[in-house]
Amino acid sequence: MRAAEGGAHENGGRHISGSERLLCGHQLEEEAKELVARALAHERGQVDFIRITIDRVDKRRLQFVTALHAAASQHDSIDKAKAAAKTYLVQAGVHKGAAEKAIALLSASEDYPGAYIMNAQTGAIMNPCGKAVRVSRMDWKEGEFVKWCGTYGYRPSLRLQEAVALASKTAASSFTVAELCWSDDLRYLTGYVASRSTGYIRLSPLKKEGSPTGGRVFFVTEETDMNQYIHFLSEVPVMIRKEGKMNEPHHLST
Ligand code: PML
Repeated sequence: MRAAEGGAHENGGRHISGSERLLCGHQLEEEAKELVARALAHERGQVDFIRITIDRVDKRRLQFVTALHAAASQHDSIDKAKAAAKTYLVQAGVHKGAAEKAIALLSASEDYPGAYIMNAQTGAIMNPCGKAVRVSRMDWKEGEFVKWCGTYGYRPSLRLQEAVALASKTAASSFTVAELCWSDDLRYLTGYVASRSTGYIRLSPLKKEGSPTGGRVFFVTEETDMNQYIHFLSEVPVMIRKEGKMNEPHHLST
C-alpha cells in the first residue's frame, strides 16, 4: 500500500504512508482493510491517493532470511545520537565522509517516498533517474516477530515489525554495506543503523519532536549492479525468520 496527499506520488503527491505484506489468500481482505484504515488515519496528512497492489507470489521463489540481531543506543541529545550513528556506519564499512553526507541528507529530507542509494565510499547518490527505491515483498514468517521481540525485551509494534523486516531483507544483499534510517513521522524519534556486521542498532533521539524530516539511505559497494540490486529489493519475495543458519550475503539469483 502506498498513500499520498495532493495526488499520486508519480504526479507530485506528498508521500504519507506505505506498507508491505506477504500473506496467505484468506488474510487478504482483512489486511487490505487495515492498510486503508492506516493510510486514512496517518498523522502526516490527509491522503487523497491510496494504492493497494496485490500480486500472487510463486512460493518456489520465496527466499528465507534470518532477522538481524538487535541492540539499543540511547542518548541524551540528537547530536550524540547522530555521532553514534556515524561511528556504527564507519564500523560497518561506510566511509566517514559518506556517513556524514547521509546524516545531513536525512536531516533535510522530507516526503521522499523510498530510499536513497549511496556509494558507501564516495557518498555519491546512485538512484537511477533520481527515483526513490521501495523495498517490497517481504514479511515475517507467522509468529517469528513476537519471538524476536521476546529475545530483546521489546514491545511488539507494527512500526518495528516493518522496519526490521525491511532492514533484514536489505542487509541480506551482498551489495549492501549498511543502512541508515529514521522516521519522517512527526513524533517518532528513534531510528537505526543496520548491517550484517553490526546488526540492527536502534538509536534515539535522531531528531526533534515535530520535525517532518527523515528517510532511508542504503550504502552500497562500488561493484553494485543497480538493476540486480533494485530487482532484489523490490521484486524478490523474502520471508523473515528469527532463527536460522546465519545468512550468506544474497547473491541475487532470481
Ligand atoms: C519508520 O517508521 O518510518 C522507520 C522506523 C525506524 C525505527 C523503528 C524502531 O526501531 O523503532
